Amino acid sequence: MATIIESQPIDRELVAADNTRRSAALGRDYDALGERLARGGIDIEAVKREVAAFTVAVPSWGVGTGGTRFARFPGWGEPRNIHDKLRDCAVINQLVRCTSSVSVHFPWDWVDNFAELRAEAARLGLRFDAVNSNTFQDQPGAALSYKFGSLTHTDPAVRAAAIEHNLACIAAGENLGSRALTVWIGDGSSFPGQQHFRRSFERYLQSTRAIYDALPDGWHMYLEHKLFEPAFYSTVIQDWGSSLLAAQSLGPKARCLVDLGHHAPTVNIEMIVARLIACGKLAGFHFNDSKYGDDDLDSGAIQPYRLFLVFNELVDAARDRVAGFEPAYMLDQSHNVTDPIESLMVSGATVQRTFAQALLVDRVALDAYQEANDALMASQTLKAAFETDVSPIVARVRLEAGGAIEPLAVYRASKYRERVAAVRPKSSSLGGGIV
Ligand code: LRH
Ligand code: MN
Repeated sequence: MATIIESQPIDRELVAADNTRRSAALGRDYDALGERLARGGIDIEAVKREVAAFTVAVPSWGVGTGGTRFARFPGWGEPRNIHDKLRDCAVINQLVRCTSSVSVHFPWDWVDNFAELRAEAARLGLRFDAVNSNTFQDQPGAALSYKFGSLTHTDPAVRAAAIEHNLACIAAGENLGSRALTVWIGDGSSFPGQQHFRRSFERYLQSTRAIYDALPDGWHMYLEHKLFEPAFYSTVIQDWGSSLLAAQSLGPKARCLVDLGHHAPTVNIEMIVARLIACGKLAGFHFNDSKYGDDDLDSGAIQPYRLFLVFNELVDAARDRVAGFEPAYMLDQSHNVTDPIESLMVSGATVQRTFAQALLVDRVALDAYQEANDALMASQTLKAAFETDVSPIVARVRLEAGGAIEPLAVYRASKYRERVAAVRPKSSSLGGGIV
């Protein structure tokens, strides 16, 4: 029974009419897939139930048009503030039905009354996921600068300011019903010799300790590592190793968040995921895709098999009931040349779809091939799941949850972008930068 949501930006009749046109064909495709999976001993209804429970958070900063350091080419109907952003997030969730939570970023999404914002989101069928602090930009009129770092700055006053900001993010998050703080800092160096590696890491541990000790009950702190940028010689939390060392030294509430774009192109991310799972320190993900650097491209757009191999590790860990395994799933993308709503709908559905494919892996067979060192059959077992077209399952899940069988088609037919462009003045900020 679809949940009744007070205000849905897209006309429900339009969604229903388009679904009616497509549901017979979907029914045939679903039954054919069900028959095929049953031949392999898989119950499609059981898979559908797990897929229906899957959600991935949308980044509030992702519904605006992103840019690079060279330029940003604003699109039509750019969201002006968190209220517009929530409305756009509600469109995404109304049609794909697996993105019911929003991850906000402070101070970009700061408001005077967070309880009110929480109620506004609830009216749109949304809740808040992890909150993100920002000590990688200076705020207008700030007395101190993060130019040479924040939580690891050599100046204790700058570190104190950065800690203060994170504590304010936690307080705001509490009012939003969030239960996690994501800390990504760009601290590092761009010249050999510029920064002392051991002292800067020690300062990171001292500063994050102060934030950790302020975490409310039931909260977690997600440490996000990144290979480079904005620092181009060294980054204090440069890889999963530094992040894990810090999370282990801080305590059980600290875990390591994996942003897929924060690794060198050849790094085996799915193995990093397996390591973090094994030590109960996997916080979750910022899903996106990349070919070169932190490109923040749409999830699965460049390396869909890599995304599948990550989900293969996640489904395997869930099957083995690994202790402390409760990853948070979020998208973290920058949409420079597409309508952000379309990219986030497609990316949310792609991540959900990849989860569905990973559920189809014959793990009993895989275990046996691994034990028998039958490399080819082990690889084929994964490929068989990856090459299964599960779109009837994810479409059926959307339909049964009150969404659209074909979200993109309905969104374009709704003329939502044109409608908001009529009321939202054209954005004038052409400056560089991802948000
Ligand atoms: C850093 C990052 C981090 C966010 C920012 C918007 O590259 O991935 O997660 O704070 O993007
Ligand atoms: Mn990220």
